[in-house]
Amino acid sequence: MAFEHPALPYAQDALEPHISANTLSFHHGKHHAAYVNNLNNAVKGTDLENKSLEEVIKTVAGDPSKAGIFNNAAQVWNHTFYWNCMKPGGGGAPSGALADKINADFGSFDKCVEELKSAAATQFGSGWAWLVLDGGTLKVVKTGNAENPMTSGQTPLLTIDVWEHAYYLDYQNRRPDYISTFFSSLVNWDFVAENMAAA
Ligand code: MN3
Repeated sequence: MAFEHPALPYAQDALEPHISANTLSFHHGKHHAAYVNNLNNAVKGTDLENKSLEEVIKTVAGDPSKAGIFNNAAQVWNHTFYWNCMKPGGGGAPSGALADKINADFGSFDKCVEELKSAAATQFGSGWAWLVLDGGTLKVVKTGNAENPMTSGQTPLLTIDVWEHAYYLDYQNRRPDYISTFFSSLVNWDFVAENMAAA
């Protein structure tokens, strides 16, 4: 069964003016779609074809001969996760168990966001910044290119895509403005809380 390209969880123009329909038409409609297409072509007729996306990622991680499969599989997963990390009218602060856990592990919500912003801003070149659960503790990590913290045994709770294609049409070289807007107006803390509850 082929891997699918999931629809966006909101309309293509729903994140405007922060992320334009134009950006999402390329980012979701072209980039994400291409990763799905490339993955399906790469696993066709192999024993990876019937595994889950997570199983494919964990199976081929670290195998240089399967780097193409890893990169496309992880980018499919990372993007589907990223779309859900945003919502129209997002931003603000979490509440409940997630807020308590952030306060316990970072000292404050502001400190947590500060670490996330710093990781996203300082990832050199293409990659991702993440909030993860690592052995029961919340941590901020960053990864290059398609890398995903799940291959290090960490559970992703939140991500922000800092590949230039995520922001260049709307923010050009101003990655910090995109990151700042992500946290002020887009981030979906309910999704993060669900991921923590399911971990
Ligand atoms: Mn991307």
